[in-house]
Amino acid sequence: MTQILVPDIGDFHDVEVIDVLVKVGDTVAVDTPLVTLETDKATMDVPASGAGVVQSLAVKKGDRVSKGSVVLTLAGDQHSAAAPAAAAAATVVSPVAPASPVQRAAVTPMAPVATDVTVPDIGDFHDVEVIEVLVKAGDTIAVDTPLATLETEKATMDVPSSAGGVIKHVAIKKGDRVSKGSVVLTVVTTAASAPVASPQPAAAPASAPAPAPVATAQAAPTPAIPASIDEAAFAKAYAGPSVRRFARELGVDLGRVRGSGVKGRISHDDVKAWVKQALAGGTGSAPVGTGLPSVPVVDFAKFGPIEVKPLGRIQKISGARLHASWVNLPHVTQYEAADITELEVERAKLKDKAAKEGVKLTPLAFILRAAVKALQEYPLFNASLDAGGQNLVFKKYIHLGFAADTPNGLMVPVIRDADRKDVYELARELATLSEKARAGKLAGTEMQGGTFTVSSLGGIGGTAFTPIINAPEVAILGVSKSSQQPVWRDGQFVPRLMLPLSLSYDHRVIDGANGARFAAFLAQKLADVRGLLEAVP
Ligand code: CAO
Repeated sequence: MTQILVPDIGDFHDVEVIDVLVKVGDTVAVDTPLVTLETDKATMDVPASGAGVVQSLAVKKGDRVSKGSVVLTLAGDQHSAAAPAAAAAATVVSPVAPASPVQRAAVTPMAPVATDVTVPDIGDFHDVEVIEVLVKAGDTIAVDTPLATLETEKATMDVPSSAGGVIKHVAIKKGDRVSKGSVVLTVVTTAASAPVASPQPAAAPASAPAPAPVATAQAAPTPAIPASIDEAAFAKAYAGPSVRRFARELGVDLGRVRGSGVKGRISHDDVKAWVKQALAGGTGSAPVGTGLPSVPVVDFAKFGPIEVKPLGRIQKISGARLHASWVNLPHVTQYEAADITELEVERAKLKDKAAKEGVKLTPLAFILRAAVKALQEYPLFNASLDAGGQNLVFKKYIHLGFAADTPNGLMVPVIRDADRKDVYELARELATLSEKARAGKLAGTEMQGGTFTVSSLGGIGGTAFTPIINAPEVAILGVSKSSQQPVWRDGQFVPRLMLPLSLSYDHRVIDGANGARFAAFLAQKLADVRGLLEAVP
């Protein structure tokens, strides 16, 4: 009969048991997690250092334990070859010890023993291909170190070591086929000869995963930790020591991985799935090591019938550009309302005459003309940052892009030299280019060189929105639907036709005061229809 005690857990006392992972009667193997403890800094599993049947539990969820508290009693001790030392001593398990600079294995000196590590029960699979051998003769391994990767048609799986020590001989190679019981390698356990203390590498944080407690030799060194790992989140992640070690090896920040196990416990497979998803970049998640959090992956079919349709080519292109702009440019949106009462009166007078000449005179042509005037007054809004982000490039031309809604998705045709065109010419080009866009006949050059973009949803509706800047431009004007509003004027409310404007700008280039000035100037120009109709100099 063996009592399992809480080992040295650093400076922590009265640590809460947040989960009891086994029950009386369970057969546990070496390294089976028994209970999970939670401090304010980390969760840690207490794994079994011996094998046997749980005879009694000394703790329950919610209890508080410290070093030396009894966790449970194992009966019929069936110590595996992986834990020969544990049989000789009162078994002390050693979970992650956050404050301890060294990892102590409670082992009794003994003579080296050669042990064969075999393929464990892998379900119904036989003759499974070895796709990678992860260790070589001479390597020092700990219990649970991944030794080889096997691949069936359905999954890949790692074979973890059931013993710690120095590898004497590796019995398999890439391409071999193995089944349950096939010998993977022979390890020499060297509890007596190897130092029992395994210093943590300097880079490892206090909560770095420790080698398995039954390891009878020096633990494999903890891999270098990528700087982008959020250590606090990593420490808090609900995962066992081997999963933590696996995540460290891959540079995965466990804090970003969603666990699929009970209560969100993270498994090896969850880590693998996260890496695959990050490498594929398919869900907009970032590759390993970048600072972007990933979006949860949901199996929608679990909740009802679904149909999958691929994104169109234009959607893929514009989607990537919008995403790049959204994550790279600090957007601020300034809202404004322009009084276009006179503009609309005037436009109504001119509309029919223009139509006879084949021009559809919509509000957008006037808005473009007003935008030109504002860009001439505030050239910063027509500028771009250079590639290094250290210089501003002021363009001496004004090419206006406008968002066009087409059956294939969003397109942005560009009206060249908009500053040399009057309202009628702008209206004519708007019509020609949007028709071409809808017919999918725009040439590549007709979508290039824009210096500022206008996105009008006024023909559809809405009161305001946040347009995404068409980078490397530094600003974009969103236009919503005009409506009659009561405006306080000369001591009374008067009905005025107000046009909502939403100006997004790159805050690295444009500050808030300039954003507000530009928007106010634009509104002022829209209120002056005569000025907009003047011939272009
Ligand atoms: N307020 C009220 N009415 C407006 C308006 C506004 N701000 N802007 C346009 N309208 C009216 C027009 O006067 C027109 O009415 P009439 O036919 O009675 O004259 C009607 O709405 C439709 O206008 P339009 O859409 O044909 O013409 P437009 O010049 O305003 O816009 C274009 C052209 C290509 C910009 C537009 O068709 C379009 O595709 N808009 C969508 C842009 C878009 O998707 N932006 C979002 C990008 S981010 O996803």
